[in-house]
Formats: sequence, C-alpha cells, structure tokens
Amino acid sequence: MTDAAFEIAFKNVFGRAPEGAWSAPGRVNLIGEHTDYNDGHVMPFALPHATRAAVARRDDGLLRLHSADMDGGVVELRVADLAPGTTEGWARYPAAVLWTLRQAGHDIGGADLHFDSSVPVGGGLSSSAALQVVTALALTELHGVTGLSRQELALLCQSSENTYVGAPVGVMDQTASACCTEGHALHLDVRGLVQHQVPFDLAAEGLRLLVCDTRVKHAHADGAYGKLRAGCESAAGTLGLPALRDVAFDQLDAALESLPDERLRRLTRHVVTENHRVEEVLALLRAGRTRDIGPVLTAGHASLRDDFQVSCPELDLVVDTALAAGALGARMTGGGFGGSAIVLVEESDEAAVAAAVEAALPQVRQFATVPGPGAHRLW
Ligand code: GAF
Repeated sequence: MTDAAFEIAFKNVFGRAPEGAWSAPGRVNLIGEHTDYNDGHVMPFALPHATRAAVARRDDGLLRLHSADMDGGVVELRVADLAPGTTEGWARYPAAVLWTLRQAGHDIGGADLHFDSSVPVGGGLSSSAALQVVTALALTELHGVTGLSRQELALLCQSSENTYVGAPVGVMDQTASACCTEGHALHLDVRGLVQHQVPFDLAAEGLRLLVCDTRVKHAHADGAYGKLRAGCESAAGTLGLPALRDVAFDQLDAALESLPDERLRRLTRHVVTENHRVEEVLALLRAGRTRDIGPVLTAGHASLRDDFQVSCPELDLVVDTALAAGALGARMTGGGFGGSAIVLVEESDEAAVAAAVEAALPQVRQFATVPGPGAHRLW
C-alpha cells in the first residue's frame, strides 16, 4: 500500500487526517542467538519488511489503536488506566510502550494510531519489536520528546515488553529495529551497548540470503524462553560470574567442569561458543570473506539444536535440506521453537536451494533479503 493509501486508511478508521507516519522494520539475526540476555554479542540486520504507524494526537486521554492486519476493529483504552496485565492481544505492545514512556516521565497523552505491517507475524522476525519501536518513535517525535537516543528508545521498548507484556526478552530485537542501517549488519555488544555498523553487501559478492519461514508459530511468553534465561543466569551464578559473557572461550572446559548438571553445561557451552561465533563472523566480514561465514552459521545451528535445544523438526529440515542442496551455511534465527531459518547461498544456487527447501517443507514461505533501513519517519 502506498503512503497516500495508508493516509486514507487512517482517515477511514478515525475520520480525520493523521499528523505523520513512521516505519520500523522486523529483523533477521545473522549470528548471536540467546546471547543478548547473557550480556554478550549479537549481529542482526533490519529486514525491508516493516510496520508502519499513521498517528494523530488526542487531547481527551484516549489511546485508540487499529491494525489493518488484525481482526477486532479499533481498540480504545484510557491512558490513565494503562497498567501491566490489563491489555489483551496485539494492542498490549503499543499500550505497553505508551505506559513505559509515561513511567519514564515523558509527558505523552492520548493518540489515534493506525498500523499495517509487512513483517510476517509469528515468523520469528520480530514483528512485535517493530510494533513497539514504531509506536515509540512516532509518539516521542510527535510529542517533541528530545534527548532520547535510538538505543534508549530500544531499551524503553524492551522494558515495556518485560514489565507490561510479561515476556523476559533481551534487547536485541528492539535495538535492531531502532538502530540498524541499510546495507549493514549491526554488531551490538550488549554489555556497554556498544554498536558497530558492519557493511553487509551480499549482492556485490554474488551471494543471497534466503529467509525461510517454517510457519510453525512460537511464543516467548509461554515460559520456555524464561526458563532458558533463568538457566543461563543460574549457570553464571554458580560460576560466580555476573553473566555467561564472562566465561572466556579458552576457559570453557574449566567452566563446564565446575557446573553441577548437564543442562547448565549445555546452556553455557552454547552461549560461550555463540559469542565466539559472533566475533568470528565479525572478523570474516571485516576481512571481506563473506562466503566463509557459512560454516560458522551452520555451527551456530548445531549448537542451538543440540546444546540450547530451541530448534524444532521443521527448522532442522530446512537447514539440512538447504545444506544438502549446496547452501554455504544455514541456521535458525531468532528465539526458536519455530519461526524462520536463514540460508546463505551462491546467487547461482539460489533457485535450486529454494526449490529443494520447498519440496521438503511445502508450507514454507521463502524470500531473499538484504539489510534494509532502521526505523524512520515516512512523512
Ligand atoms: C527473541 C528475543 F526477543 C531476543 O531478545 C533474543 O533473546 C532472541 O530471542 C534470541 O537470540 O527474539
């Protein structure tokens, strides 16, 4: 839908013109999975798929939310009544952002927001982070909030999901949506929140990156993610360290010997080796050796499947099929328990690999992608 049609859609819902429109992307994580809440390294990039919000302020204390992609019409909430646990369904995410901004002392009142999105919902591609970030950016810019960096905006969105929605996620997805730039992967060292934009130009090297959405749905709020996070924190505590990030790669064996049970050893081995893989990928990209990241991605999948145990049969099937058909590397991306895999291929092998994946998993939804822009104002 064009920007003009999107503006008309707002008018059709709310009977007046919007004051502006904003966009925030979903993300793919190239490498660095389940490392963000261990104070470690991640390297996502923004998808060209994004969530848009057309917005106009209100002065009667109402927050009215509408999504072109969701049933149920307009959700109307009183800003003064917003509180954790009081909002249902998709509207929790934008409501959570407004509540969190107000808790942080920002004088933001009611608004009408109309959303649409090209980020596949439930595909593990951060559709909820895109919804949070587009809401935060729109409301803060419209209300003239200054002095809030993009990273701070992402932290507010993460806090809104932790506190209001009740999902104990890390900060990767919101940071990717808020801070990524076109043509780059974002290396984020979560400890200290240090960012580097890393050029990632696949086409220039004759490469393609396929995103393969298995259409198997996952849910972070269902407890599995929280148990993994708690397990990592317990392992770090047992080792007497602030976070698993603090286990040096060359000290891994000694750390594993100090842990009392197999589950904590598996979780620790994944996090420590995965942080190391992010550093390997970063070094390879900086050296212009993009093809060589393939085996590192595949090793990351094996670690998520065998040690962290967050893959599923459909993701394993996509990865194994793609590799057998000639892919350079493949791995699940995102939190796991379904969602999407990424597949790095030579341009000349793209069609054959995609066909093999589709034959193995007919429900798959696949597209080749490149790093798109981070969140921005449209008009
Ligand atoms: C989900 C979470 F939201 C992220 O914070 C991150 O932990 C990811 O799972 C796993 O790397 O997307």
